Amino acid sequence: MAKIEMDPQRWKQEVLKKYPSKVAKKRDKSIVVNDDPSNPAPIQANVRTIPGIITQRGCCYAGCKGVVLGPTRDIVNLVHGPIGCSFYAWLTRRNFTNPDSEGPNGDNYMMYAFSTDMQDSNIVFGGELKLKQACREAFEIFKPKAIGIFSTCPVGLIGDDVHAVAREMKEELGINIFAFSCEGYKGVTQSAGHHIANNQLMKHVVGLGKTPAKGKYCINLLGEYNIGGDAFELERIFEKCGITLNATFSGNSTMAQFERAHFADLNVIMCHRSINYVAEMMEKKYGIHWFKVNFIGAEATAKSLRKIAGYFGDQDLKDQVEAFIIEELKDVKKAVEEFYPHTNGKMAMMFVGGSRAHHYQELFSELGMKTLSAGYEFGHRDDYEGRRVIPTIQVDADSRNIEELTIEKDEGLYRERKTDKEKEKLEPSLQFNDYEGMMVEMEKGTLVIDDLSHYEMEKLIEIYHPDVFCAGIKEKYCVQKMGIPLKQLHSYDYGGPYAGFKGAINFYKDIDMIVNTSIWKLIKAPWETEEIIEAEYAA
Ligand code: CFM
Repeated sequence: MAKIEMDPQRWKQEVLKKYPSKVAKKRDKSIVVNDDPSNPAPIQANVRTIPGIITQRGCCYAGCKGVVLGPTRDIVNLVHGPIGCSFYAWLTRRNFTNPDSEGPNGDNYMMYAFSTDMQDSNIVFGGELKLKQACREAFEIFKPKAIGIFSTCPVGLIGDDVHAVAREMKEELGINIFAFSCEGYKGVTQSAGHHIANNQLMKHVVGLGKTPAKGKYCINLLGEYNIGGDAFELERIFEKCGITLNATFSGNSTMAQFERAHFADLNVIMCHRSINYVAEMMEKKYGIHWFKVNFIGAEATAKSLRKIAGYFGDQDLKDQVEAFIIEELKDVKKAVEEFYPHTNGKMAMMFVGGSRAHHYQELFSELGMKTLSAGYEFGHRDDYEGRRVIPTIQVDADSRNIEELTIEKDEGLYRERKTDKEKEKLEPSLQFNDYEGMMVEMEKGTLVIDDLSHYEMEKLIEIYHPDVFCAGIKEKYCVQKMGIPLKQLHSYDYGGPYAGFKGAINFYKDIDMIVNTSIWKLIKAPWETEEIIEAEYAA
């Protein structure tokens, strides 16, 4: 790896020095040098961004409508709000779907942007009538199975009762209609929206189905959103292993999958942050156990498949999984041999929403690359330090605003999957109900930064010159103008899939190209070559 030019502890102090003292005090707690990865130091997370700081974060509505429900193709996702909220959420996340994956001519509304297009008069006189009209219109044109209504900021401010409208329209139109109080300002980030989406899915959808997907070893995959086709690769893998995918939350999904989710024998979680609430609630209500998996990275994929086979315990399944892994790893190994010499020793940094800043470190380490610094936009302390810290997390007013559902055992639908004794035996290898977080897996001395500010990003680049910086579209061009390539880990730019075995190979190829091109070092931003006229305020 390139020489580390500044001790991370010193980097932190230099950065904090530039802030006003109050700001420095706050940011101090969100920037942690990972000195003892086996026992990570507490990091401040899931708190408000300091006003005036340029943050990477998004809003609650984005987490609810865009992230969790966005990839489900046969629900009309109707945005109640001004047109901008809808327009800017229109397919930019690159969550793919295949309308034919559950039979021909499946409904697919994902290429549409549904909005009530609120105007000034709706803000003044209320928007409920317009919302009802929009539901009727959507029903008339598309005859969908379901409509989800998503609240944007103004809806909460003027007090439209979206839930009452949903109930009335459900009655009138005879289809499942439910609403989300996911106003953009709720909570402190997208994360609030995930929780709200999880709650409403549990209340209004999960449990309605009458039959599970056909097949043995029936699982739900939670927290996989089919960005750039990731879910397609995972579907291929499960099929080859003989594992039945009953429902995905929510990549390449349908309403019917959510409705039948309670039948699965196991929930596996990819993205802990966005969907752990559903897993917890489904365990209490229906008896479905869950554990964490990671299908980003070839080794991680193999390990996750072995965990699933281990849960079911059948020798046939274990053999099939092993044979499949051996077969797939042949190509992976070939690819690693080809790319590793070009990538080994290079340095990456990654700042993405939740899980990805953790998961993608796997892929980089398969290429011999080190992650010097990483962080989440909206992860909670458990995503950094592991779920064991949950009891010590202080619940503040912003989190208390988000409903916590009281879930009870569903006497009719609850089914025991494993006895306590069986679970106990499997515990050491499967680690039920646990996520160890990102910091344990990062090297000693790495820099972990929550809610990275634009200024801190510039300082990371200026001091450490990473070979690749991973973030999103908001950061992309600023970083590239500094001469450092940026790989979007939200949308994957134009690439992907990166999950599973074939995805890993795609990623190696793309990263090899990115870190070995000299183009970013050859171009100069105009202000680096032209004379700059400086001005000062005259007091
Ligand atoms: Fe989970 Fe995601 Fe992520 Fe996320 Fe997101 Fe995303 Fe993300 Mo962008 S659900 S937390 S809210 S893995 S959209 S598919 S890439 S910030 S790291």
